[in-house]
Amino acid sequence: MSNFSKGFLWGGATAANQLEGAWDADGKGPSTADVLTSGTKASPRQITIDLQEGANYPSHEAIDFYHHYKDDIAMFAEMGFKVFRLSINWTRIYPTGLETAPNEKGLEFYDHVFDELNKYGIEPLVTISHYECPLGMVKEFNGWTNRKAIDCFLRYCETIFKRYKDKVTYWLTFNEINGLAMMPSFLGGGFFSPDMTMDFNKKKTHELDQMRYTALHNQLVASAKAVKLGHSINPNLKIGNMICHITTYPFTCNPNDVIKAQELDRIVNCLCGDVQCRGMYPNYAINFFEREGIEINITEEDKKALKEGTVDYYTFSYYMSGCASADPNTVQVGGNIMHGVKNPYIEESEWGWQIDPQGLRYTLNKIYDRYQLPMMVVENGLGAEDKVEDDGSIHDQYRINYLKNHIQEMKLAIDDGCKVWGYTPWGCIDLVSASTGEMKKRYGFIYVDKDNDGKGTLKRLRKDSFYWYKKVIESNGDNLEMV
Ligand code: BGP
Repeated sequence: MSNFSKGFLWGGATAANQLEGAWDADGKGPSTADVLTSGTKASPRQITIDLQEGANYPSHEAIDFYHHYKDDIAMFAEMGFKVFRLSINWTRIYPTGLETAPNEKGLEFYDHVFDELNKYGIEPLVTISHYECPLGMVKEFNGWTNRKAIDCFLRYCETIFKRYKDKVTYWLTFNEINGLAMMPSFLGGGFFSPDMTMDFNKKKTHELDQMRYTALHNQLVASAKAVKLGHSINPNLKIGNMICHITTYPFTCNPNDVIKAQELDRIVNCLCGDVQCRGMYPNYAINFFEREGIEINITEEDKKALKEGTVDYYTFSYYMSGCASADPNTVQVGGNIMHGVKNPYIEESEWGWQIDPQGLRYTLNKIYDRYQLPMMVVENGLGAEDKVEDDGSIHDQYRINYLKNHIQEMKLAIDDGCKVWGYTPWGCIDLVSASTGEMKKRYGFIYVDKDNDGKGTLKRLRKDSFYWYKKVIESNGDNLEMV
């Protein structure tokens, strides 16, 4: 007997700039993602506002979904996908973000994609902004640090809501909006930081903190206004938020560690969800801003907008958990955005992310207790290197194990009483890594022949996990074994 509801949305997740390529085709303008070079775990990606001869910009071709979408969607359908999470590339629609009229060619591309999905009965789940910002807005007014970004965003939202209101029901405003609560971001926040790298270890300064929380506030207001706008265009639209949930345990039961974990959890994981689900800043956030000397101009109009634009459902990415300790001498580990203290009870991936399936059950319960909103896990997965055998097969049992263990825990969370209505593991087809820009950090059920230097035929191959996931979907989550 399955714990997953009838109609549970099984699928996969992607983002335009990591997938589409065709970065300057058919009138598309450059975004922050298009000026980021590739990097590795050891050497961070570089921001080069003017493109450099000979440098590798992975978003420019990515896996060329722009020209392969029909075949790729056919493979998703073969696995039995009920939902496909993708993002719209803002600069296909508004090339600099500043225009007053949209680019028709860009709009047409997504018409084709949505029609193709519809052909197979796959629901699109659209992220409006996934880790990119039009470069035009960065150059003109330093991106999201300026309130002008809100109007640009709403113009873009109005265009896509009106155009796709009958093709797309499920929307998400900003991918991992709380990324800005963890660190400055050129990619999603669209503003310059002095060292122009994506090095997540860089020192924090008060000036940068001021910038990122200002940008975050502007995005929270923009998100709320977008929710209201979407509902006014079509009341049937379901619009959610998207949080990068870095579940944080106290390193020990020492009350100092417990307090430390609570403080971190509030700012990193809860602040944005609280604003987006409850419609106002929580007291701890206001006090935190005051204590840190961060001035956020929360106008009466902003307060009204936040109240009126609460989300219909809550979604999040879950890859790993971390620990918090009051002791500065504890051993640190890596992660997608945040670094934390190493947990001795769990394993790490090759890229140093701590693998914790039970943490997913804990997290679903924590979120549901807090908001009582329907939830969807819109990213989860293992970034790993794959080996292609001579016969073209790829035996990625490690990926199957990771996903299986997480699905099992999601089942238990549903047993606990959580309302979960969908699951879209990250990078269902191999794509460019957001943090390192690599291709060899693969998440997909579908292998794409391309290496870190951008070379390869782009040929698609089915991994063992492809056949496994097909069985999972067929059995609505009952059969998690490889048969
Ligand atoms: C999330 C992002 C995605 C994605 C994923 C995996 O934080 O929303 O865009 O890339 O992490 O991270 P990475 O690609 O760095 O392995």
